Amino acid sequence: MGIACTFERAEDGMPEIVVGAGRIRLVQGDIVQAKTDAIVNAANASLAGGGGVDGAIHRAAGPELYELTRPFGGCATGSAVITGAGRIPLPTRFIVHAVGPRYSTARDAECAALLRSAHEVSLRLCEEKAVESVAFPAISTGVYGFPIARAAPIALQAAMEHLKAGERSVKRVVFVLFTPADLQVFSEALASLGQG
Ligand code: AR6
Repeated sequence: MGIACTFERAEDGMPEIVVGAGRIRLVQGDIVQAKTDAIVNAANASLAGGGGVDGAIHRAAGPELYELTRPFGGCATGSAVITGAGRIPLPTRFIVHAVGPRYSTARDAECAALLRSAHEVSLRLCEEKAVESVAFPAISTGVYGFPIARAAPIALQAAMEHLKAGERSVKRVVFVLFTPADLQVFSEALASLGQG
């Protein structure tokens, strides 16, 4: 796939990839606890909140998060908007509300492109705010039904492409996977991209 990178293991044994001046790492847990400058939410096009990651982030950030998203009036699928983090404690200062596609096998290629662009726009918004570390959940792989083994390399590759360009404020991209099984899928995808 042609992106120069080194596969390593972090001190905690978790797989990590070094791309340019940046790192991509994987952890299992609740994204609200990520302690990164920015946290990405798997939102919907109305930005009106919901279940899954969206519910967890809104609960932690408090009702002011709705006030912060309301002026946008929604967000297109495959895109994202960035707001403050409400009551989520520092160092988290921003929430990126990314809208992934609802998966359908019949529209696989289109869904893949939309998932990729949701990640790309999220990372660009982080650059605009001089964010150094950002945490992503596995966007679209819950309620929206994107098969995680298909989504993982798309998400990881978007992050790798972003970091390899250099001169980036983003230096650390963390994928926070909710279950051990999801972490395993992302670990395998990262390992195979690292060999590419
Ligand atoms: N931290 C990290 N990952 C989580 C957490 C958490 N606290 N909670 C769930 N996940 P989903 P989608 C994982 O459904 O598929 C919402 O209602 C989960 O296991 O949250 O993009 C929105 O409002 C899965 O792997 O997001 C939209 O309407 C991943 O996060 C819709 O769901 C994504 O699952 C978006 O669906």
